[in-house]
Amino acid sequence: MKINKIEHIGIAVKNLEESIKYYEDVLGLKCYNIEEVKDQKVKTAFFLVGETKIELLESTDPEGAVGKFIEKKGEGVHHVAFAVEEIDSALKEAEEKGVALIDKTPRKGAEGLNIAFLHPKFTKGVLTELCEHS
Ligand code: CMX
Repeated sequence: MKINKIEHIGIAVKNLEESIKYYEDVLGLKCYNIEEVKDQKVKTAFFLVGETKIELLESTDPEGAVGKFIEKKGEGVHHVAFAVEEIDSALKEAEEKGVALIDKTPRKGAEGLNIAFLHPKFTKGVLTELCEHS
């Protein structure tokens, strides 16, 4: 597959508002978008750092992926998202090479991207997202 850059780093937080304050007041970044992704049971906040984004993720449901993650591991880095040129062929390649796909076909994520996750048990412990600009 052809990865162009790290599109974003997803960070699980307990409280979006408090966390935004840290990124803005201490790190001097500016939150440029807040968006709820209902099917993922999260509210997200975005910051741009060079070409890469930081995506803060607050759970809206304890049974969602981020809710369960925070319950087990607490706040912290939740996933790394890579921008790929052709997401369908990237997924096919990953599967052929033995990686379990969470999403067999891409779906719409925050900011209108086509996204798909690879299972962390097959990616050396890091939940990995592939994304493609539509
Ligand atoms: N990074 C690394 N490992 C993770 C993980 C993460 N983010 N989330 C879960 N795991 C591990 C758990 O620690 C657990 O490991 P052990 O079996 O060793 O304890 C294992 O995966 C299973 O975890 P679980 O708590 O039982 O949860 P599920 O199996 O129900 O779900 C996963 C795990 C990865 C399949 C699920 O979180 C998922 O589908 N994630 C993709 C979607 C997502 O994360 N959406 C939120 C962000 C959306 C967005 O950015 O818009």
